Amino acid sequence: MAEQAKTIKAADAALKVIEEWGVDHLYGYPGGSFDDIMNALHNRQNTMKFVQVRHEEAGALSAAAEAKLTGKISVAIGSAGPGAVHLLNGLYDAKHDHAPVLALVAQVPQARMNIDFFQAIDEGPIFDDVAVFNRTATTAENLPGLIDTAIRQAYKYHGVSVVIIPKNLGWTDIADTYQSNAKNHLAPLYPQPDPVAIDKAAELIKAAKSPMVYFGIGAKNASPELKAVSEKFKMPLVSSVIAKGIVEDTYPAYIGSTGRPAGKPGVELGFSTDLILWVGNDVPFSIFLFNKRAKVIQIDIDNEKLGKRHNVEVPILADAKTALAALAAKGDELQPSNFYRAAIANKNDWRKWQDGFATDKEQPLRPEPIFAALNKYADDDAVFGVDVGNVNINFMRLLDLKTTQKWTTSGQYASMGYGLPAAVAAKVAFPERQVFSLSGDGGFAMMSQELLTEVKYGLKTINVVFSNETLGYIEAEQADDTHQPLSGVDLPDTDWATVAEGMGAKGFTIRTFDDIDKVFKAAVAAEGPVLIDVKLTHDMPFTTEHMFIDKAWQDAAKVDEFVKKYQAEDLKPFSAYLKDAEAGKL
Ligand SMILES: Cc1ncc(C[n+]2csc(CCOP(=O)(O)OP(=O)(O)O)c2C)c(N)n1
Ligand SMILES: [Mg+2]
Repeated sequence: MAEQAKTIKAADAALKVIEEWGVDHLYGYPGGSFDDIMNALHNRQNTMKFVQVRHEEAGALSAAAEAKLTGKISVAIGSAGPGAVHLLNGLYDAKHDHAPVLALVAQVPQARMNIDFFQAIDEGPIFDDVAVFNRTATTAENLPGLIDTAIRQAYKYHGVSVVIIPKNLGWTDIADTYQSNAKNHLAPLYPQPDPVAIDKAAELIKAAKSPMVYFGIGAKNASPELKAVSEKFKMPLVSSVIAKGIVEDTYPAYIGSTGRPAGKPGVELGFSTDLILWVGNDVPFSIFLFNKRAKVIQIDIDNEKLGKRHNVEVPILADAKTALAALAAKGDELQPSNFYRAAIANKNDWRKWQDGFATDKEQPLRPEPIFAALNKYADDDAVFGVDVGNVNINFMRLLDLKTTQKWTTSGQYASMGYGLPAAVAAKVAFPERQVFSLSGDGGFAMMSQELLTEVKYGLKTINVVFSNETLGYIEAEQADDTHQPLSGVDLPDTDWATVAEGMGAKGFTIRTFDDIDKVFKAAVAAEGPVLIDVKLTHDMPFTTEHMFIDKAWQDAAKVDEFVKKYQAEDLKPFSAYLKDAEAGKL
């Protein structure tokens, strides 16, 4: 006698598919419209953890951060109407940084849709722009298949899939017969680089006077190959901001990143190079960062990216690792050029100059002594969730990242409030690793409620707030870009340590140089989540965008004024290093 098929509620079937993709937790917030999914979560509590965040935006940001840190699908849920709208900002972060995220969004029951019902909005259109896949379930039977398809699409298109679930569907019994093929999902294969293009690239590099590598996150698996190319052709390495960490900061020929958060040496190289080997990199600011006459060899796995941000001499459609390895195998090792030697000397002097402030006792404190403590107290496999603001500048320049550590920020979308949800995700995904969040006083306030999430789940994270009483990143723009009176940027002094204590975390305040070591020692040793409020100088970081450093072509009075303002007496322009190299002094 044929056995009768077992039945399952569609919401349970949906979670079963998600689980089959290796997901064992999701981030979100309940609502009446999501009772079906919350019920299914309760049913699966032994295998699927619900991380109750305190704002749906935080849940979506955590999912985005986790997907960026792990490369795997991560899931956020929000209830109908306001819950759905709150998700949106975090999903945009995932979209911009190409993170595979699945958002389950509740909808009122089908019978109440489209008749101006309580909390009912037309959810489809609001997710149209953010999602690579955005569908509303129409039958209970196809919900598991829809979830499966949504996850496949998120992986394939490196973005956000949204599945909107009218409440009545989740509660409906369906046959428990859906089979996901998640375990057989394969990573795509990429083409081998064209050998003719590799030969051409090698010739161009050899003929160049000042070639450099500019790599992005697409080179994340290619650290040894980047070094091999750099050593063979004596090309300094410069990265995009989010590609920091692919090559360790202490690697001699890694000069750092370029762009506003970068240090001076990387920025100067961009304007001095005549050939860029552009690897896995889609930085939108590229047009502002490089000598316009420089030739470009571009490596990317995505043909849409080839030539997107600049003109390309040699396009190479291949994975960074394979293409760089092919290039590194070409010809004999070159001798260090003047450009290469000057680049390294510039980096070393810049680091020496920065390090000079690490013991500075000025109050309120400069960032350098705090980052020196972070470098000292961070484990070799620590994870950093970095917010948006001056903390990006300080992190890029002052944190010596090891390839064994991880970090994430809101890269292309640059949403404030990212730091804390990213730290929550880091601790959930890597419970054994030490986790820091680093935020400004503006960014921290935006998602500060997530301290409650850390407390609720005992997520031991060290949350550092840099309190400079201003929206510093924007203050600097108003002062240096537009030369306008400061408008709307001032923030009140806030006792974040007391706020943290009120939320059940441990709170510390650092005011003086002598506080630093004591507080970090105690924070690292503490049991649960910790907040460190650093009372930071109001002075803005050294600007590389409006830099007056070279009297050879810049107004001498302006150079003097700039050097005095940033205590930059020990810094030399890149042209001086080039001259030293030409004179055989380097
Ligand atoms: C959600 C959001 N709103 C506004 C901005 C614009 N913005 C970028 S950085 C910044 C200031 C950040 O201030 P704070 O967190 O105090 O850091 P600081 O730069 O002072 O260190 C602002 C307002 C943004 N990026 N994201
Ligand atoms: Mg601030």
